[in-house]
Amino acid sequence: LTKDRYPDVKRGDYAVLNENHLFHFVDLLGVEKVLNDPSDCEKYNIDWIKNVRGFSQCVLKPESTEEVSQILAYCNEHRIAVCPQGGNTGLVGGSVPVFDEVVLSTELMNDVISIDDTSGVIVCQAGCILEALDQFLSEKGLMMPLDLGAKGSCHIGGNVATNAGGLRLLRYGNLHGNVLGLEAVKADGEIVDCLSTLKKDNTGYHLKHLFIGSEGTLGIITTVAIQCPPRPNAINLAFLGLESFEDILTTFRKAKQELGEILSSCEMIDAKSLDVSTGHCQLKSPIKEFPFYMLIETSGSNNKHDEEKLNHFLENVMNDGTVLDGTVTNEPGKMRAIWELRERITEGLLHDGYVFKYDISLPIKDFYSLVPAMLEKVGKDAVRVSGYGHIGDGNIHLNISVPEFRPDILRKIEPYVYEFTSNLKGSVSAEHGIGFRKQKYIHYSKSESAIKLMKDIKKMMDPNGILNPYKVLP
Ligand code: FAD
Ligand code: 2HG
Ligand code: ZN
Repeated sequence: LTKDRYPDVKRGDYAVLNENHLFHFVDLLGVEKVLNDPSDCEKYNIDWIKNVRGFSQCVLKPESTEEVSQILAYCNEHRIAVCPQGGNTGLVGGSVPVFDEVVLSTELMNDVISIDDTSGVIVCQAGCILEALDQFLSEKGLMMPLDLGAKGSCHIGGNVATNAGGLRLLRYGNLHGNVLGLEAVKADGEIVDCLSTLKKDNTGYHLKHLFIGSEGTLGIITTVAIQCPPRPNAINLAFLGLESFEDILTTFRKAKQELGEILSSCEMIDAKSLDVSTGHCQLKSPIKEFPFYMLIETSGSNNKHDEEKLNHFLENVMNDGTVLDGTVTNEPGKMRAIWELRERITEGLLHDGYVFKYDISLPIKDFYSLVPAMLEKVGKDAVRVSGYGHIGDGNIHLNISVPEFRPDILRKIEPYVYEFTSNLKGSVSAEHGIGFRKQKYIHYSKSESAIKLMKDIKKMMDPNGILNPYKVLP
């Protein structure tokens, strides 16, 4: 797959793994933490959307920071390329090897080290699964500050490495704010301790930010300290049907004004995207069909107060015709069913065939403009051109599905989609990262001077380029 689709990528000058290397890894970790049977390695070589495939013959599963450090020190000395991997749910091909890089999986690094239920700070290893952490925190009246469709598989280390956004970023902010500290291992094996648990700590450069969103290219994140908000007593969720994108903008504006501090999520879905959930995933929509839909969630401490506000807001937007129909609930089962309509679109889209995925930030008034533009370009070739996503954060997910991959369709889409975004001063990667799929296009959203500084930092922190080669940097 990689060879056909990416003929311009050449293997770097790295060592080819031999028996001595494998013996060393087994000596270091024990035989059960070193996989080298091709069938055992298979799932670590293929990404979640099955777009990128590597040919690694070795997966290492360290349990501790010290083991990660020893692996990297050895790989650096022997010029062995390494691909860090968490839950392997990344959508830009960053989490799987391109050639034969050794996979370093954080699967076994899943200990919670501490929770302080007064400050709300959790300290845990990078391989903890997001949903497991959230469940654990619920016993203490706390929650994780991020939530995404991949929560059942993604690791917190992978979330931090990609600076994952998700469904409630509008309320709780991104991981640059919520990660108070972290520990990471540099390419040469040195352990960098930035594991502060303090909210305020201006002692020099904030080095943790170098690792947040660096997609495994600057170091391997081993431990994180995260600020967690209290779990809300009252949650309400509305699912709305609307006629036009203009109405979505009006509803979003009014939701911010009228719901204020209790607004915790504001998402949009177009008709073609909802069809994926109701069709391929066989989920039931609680309202009839409309061109657009919105999910509006409130989270607060007093249900009576929240319900009053939400009902007042809904009355307003329905009376003036901005919203045509809607349902609102605070029953956990019904809320779950509504969230599934939104969260399972990514999975359902794969049933269409091959999916060209774009994760774009645009100025809010232009948020949906990409969808009709792409429909005009490739509508005839596509099974579906659909847009959905985080309207509250100005981040749309444009998905173009086709029966199977065709290079001529790709040429119609790219670089047009990136030029379109750049002309509107948007971002070609709002939350998923650059990974292996987007590094050629980073310049559409980053200046030459910024890219040069990124390269200088990479050279300083990983002079032999062993960490996640072929990714992020052009
Ligand atoms: P992986 O996929 O394993 O890795 C991702 C990248 O991080 C790779 O470059 C990898 O090398 C690097 N990496 C992983 N662990 C470490 C580590 N410990 N140290 C250094 N580098 C590391 N993303 C969003 O932002 N918002 C969403 O709403 C969202 N929804 C999703 C829904 C679905 C159904 C799916 C499949 C994906 C979704 N994603 C979303 C994308 C993805 O889940 C996130 O990027 C997630 O944060 C990746 O975590 P992971 O553990 O699976 O990392
Ligand atoms: C989401 O918000 C994810 O559901 C995935 O970021 C988006 O599949 C996509 O394009
Ligand atoms: Zn998203």
